[in-house]
Amino acid sequence: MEKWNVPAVGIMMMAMSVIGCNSSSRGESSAEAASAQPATSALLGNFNADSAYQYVADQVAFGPRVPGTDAHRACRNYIIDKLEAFGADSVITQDATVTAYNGDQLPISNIIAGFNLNKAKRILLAAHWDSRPWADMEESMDLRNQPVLGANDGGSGVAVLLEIARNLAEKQPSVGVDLIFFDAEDYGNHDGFGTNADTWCLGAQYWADNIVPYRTDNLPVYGILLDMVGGRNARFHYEAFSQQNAETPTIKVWSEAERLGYGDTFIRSIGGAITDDHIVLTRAGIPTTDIVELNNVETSSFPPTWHTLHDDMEHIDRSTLKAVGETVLNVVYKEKPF
Ligand code: AHN
Ligand code: ZN
Repeated sequence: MEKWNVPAVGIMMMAMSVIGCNSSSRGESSAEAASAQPATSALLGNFNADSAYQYVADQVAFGPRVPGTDAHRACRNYIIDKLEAFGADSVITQDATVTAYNGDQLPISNIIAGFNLNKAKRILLAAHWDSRPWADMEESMDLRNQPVLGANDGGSGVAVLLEIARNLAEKQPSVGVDLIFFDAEDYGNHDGFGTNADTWCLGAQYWADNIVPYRTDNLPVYGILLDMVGGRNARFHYEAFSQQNAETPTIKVWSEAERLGYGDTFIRSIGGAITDDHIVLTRAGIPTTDIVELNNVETSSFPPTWHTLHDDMEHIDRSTLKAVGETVLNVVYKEKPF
């Protein structure tokens, strides 16, 4: 494993424009008619939902992956070990210490895996791997300082990327693919939604200030971010910033989902606008779409377990992992070189 140990220089306070964190419902546009079953012959890759589910369970078994904890260190090593075992062409880490909004010093690691390193045209897939230190969406005040297990919020995106990594190592795509597992997405200030955007996504912000492994002239052509992609009955609407500023991957993902018969899961209307790692990536020059459950049928916002003590395996659904994993994997395998 090559490894970058990048000295800590503190996080740059990105002047991110204010984007509300709560999604707002703009009304459900109905999905396309009755969903067809995915036509097996048209499927590329072999995304195994049981494996993905197991990768969520493996992460959750460490406990909450809050930066600075033993569980966090163990999960960092788990992700690296998996990527190396699958046969990624390179696995590097970007290790640093960043300062959270409350002054906490966070030891962070962004983990980056590359596939098909000799290909000039590359695409980027990303997810955050940390879990939130406070369950501040709990009703009861005395539960709000407990850490979140993050099965969906953290675990699911990582799990889908790992199962994609297994596929990429087994069958090469025509383009290069890089996976970035960002740290410290979820250590942000929940108060005053919209005014604290720069307190979130600290790992991604650190990366944007210290970009590896690219030069400015060989960035991936686009990115796809996965966040909360394992919830039961999840619906993925367009995220507004993605739809505006990362139209190419947005259209590719939602069209491919529809083609595979997942049009009832990937809804082609805007569900809200959120601060997430894709904002940082897009600003860094990689237009990135966010596959995120931001217009839940019950909450009209994030899933009901979001930032609660119920973000656990009970609420993870293999069929959601499969819909997302197959869709992203098919987008990747269809991509043509320059
Ligand atoms: C905020 O809550 C600021 N943004 C949503 C991004 C997020 C948090 N994803 C998971 N946890
Ligand atoms: Zn979160």
